This record gives sequence, structure tokens and C-alpha cells, in this order.
Amino acid sequence: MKRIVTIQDISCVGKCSLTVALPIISAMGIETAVIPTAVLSTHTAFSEFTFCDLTPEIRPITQHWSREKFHFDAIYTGYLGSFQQLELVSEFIDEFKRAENLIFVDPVMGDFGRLYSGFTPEFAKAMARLCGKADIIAPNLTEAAFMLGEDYLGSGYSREDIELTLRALCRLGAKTSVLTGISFSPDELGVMGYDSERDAFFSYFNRRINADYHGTGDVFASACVGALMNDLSVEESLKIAADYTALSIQETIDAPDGRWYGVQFESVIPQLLEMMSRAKCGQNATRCTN
Ligand code: PXL
Repeated sequence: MKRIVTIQDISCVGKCSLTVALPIISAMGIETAVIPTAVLSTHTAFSEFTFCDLTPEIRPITQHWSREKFHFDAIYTGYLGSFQQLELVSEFIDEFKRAENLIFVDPVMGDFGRLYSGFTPEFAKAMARLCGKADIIAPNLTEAAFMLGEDYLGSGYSREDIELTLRALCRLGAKTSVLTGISFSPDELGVMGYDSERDAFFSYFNRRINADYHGTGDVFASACVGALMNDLSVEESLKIAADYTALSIQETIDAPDGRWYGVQFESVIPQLLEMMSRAKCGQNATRCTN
């Protein structure tokens, strides 16, 4: 069984970061080790959230795992709350990077042109350096703009603008850059990516659902990492992650008790697994029995 480690906070209520990554990636059949970077009572969009910083634990955990000679097939980082955490995660990557494992950095910092509470443009620059160590990064347009020190593209952009941004993101050092939340027409929303090694762009779009919920980026990134660890290609993994995120949003809208602070990703896990096994069948058409 493959094993990954994901490094991000635990927001105890709020359906984001570890409470999303752990169930989704585990359900996809991948052992999911965690380094919780902080414990918050809720994510930071609630007022009066509590916060317990676990930064001092990161290096001792890294050192213990080093002595144990643990191996991770992927290192997936999400929300990180301080410059020091960025440094320690960078050290962790140096320690556990292997030729064959995958470093996936989701530089969670903001949305809709604004940084989340507590983040600064200087922090975005430091996050950009962490992105330089990744195989795949998956910012949204807000995070990309702050990391690149460019203006937020907003909504009136062209395919060429996005291609330029993707190329600039790869120049930070990541092999593949993916931009989430891309839309070239009012009724569609999707992702675009650039593989710098193949010099190839790719994209995938869904019908836009007019609702915004917290944690959808984490649902997307988790499903993407899970699919990649199931040996699906980046393109296939992004498609599955985008479809699963859209399903989770639709499920939340349709639920009589839908909650505003996160999406109902749990009840559509069976569909996620079906999409994944269909994609795997597609790859192994001659051997597939489902
Ligand atoms: O979903 C991103 C996220 C993760 N963790 C915390 C957050 C947020 C977004 O606001 O506040 C603590």
C-alpha cells in the first residue's frame, strides 16, 4: 500500500485541511500519515476561533521519522500558517524527497483577490519558494498573483493570460503548475495546467455551479493527490478531482441541512471511487474486470 504524508492544520470544525485530506485520501486506498501544524477550533473564517500552534513539533517528528527511515510516496502540503512552518516544511521535503516520490504543494493563502486572515504579500513570496521544491503546485488565481507579485487577474482574462501565468509559476521551480478556479465563460469553471517538462498545457472544465463554500480547494487537492497515488496521470487526476469537487458542491446545495462552512464531500465518496476505478479500467482496458 502506498503511503503519503500531508502537512497542514486541523480545523476541528469547518471541513478543510486535515479533516478533508485524511478521509478522502484514505478512502482512495492510500495510507495517509499526517503532520498537524496547528489545532484551530474552526477555520479562520469564523470569528473567535482558537489556535494552538504545533510548530515546535515539526522538527522532532521529522527527526524521529528520519531515524525510523520512513518513506513517503508523496508529500502533500496545504495551509501553513507562518514563515517558520514554511522553513520546517522545506527541511522536511529536503529530508524525505526521493527521485521517485511526488511533492504536491497547495499554497493555500487566499481567494477572490484577497489573502486569508493573517497572511501577507511577504508570506506569499516565501510560499513561492516552497513551491519551487514541488513537482506539482495548485494555486488559485489569487494565490498565483501574490506569489508572482502580479496583479490579480480577476475574471476578464484570456487563455493566453493563463498560459503566461502557468509558465511563470513553473519558473518558480515546480515541474507542473495547475491553476484552479479558471473560467473563460460564465457557465463553466475548471482547471488549467502546464507540464514544463513536456511543454504541454491541459485543461478541464465543468458546468459552473453558483455557490462558494470553504474547503473546496482542499477537497480538490486531496482527490487529486489520491488519484495520482493510484497511478493516474495528472490530466486524469485533475479531471477526477474537479468532478468530485463539483459533485460535493452540488450535494451541499441539495442537502436540506447543507452547511455554509464546508462541502458535503463525504456522501459522494462512493462516486469518487467509481470515477477512479473507471479511469483505472480505461488505462488497463485488457485486464479490467469491473
Ligand atoms: O481551506 C483552507 C483553510 C485551511 N485551514 C485554515 C483555513 C483555511 C481557509 O480559510 O482558515 C485554518
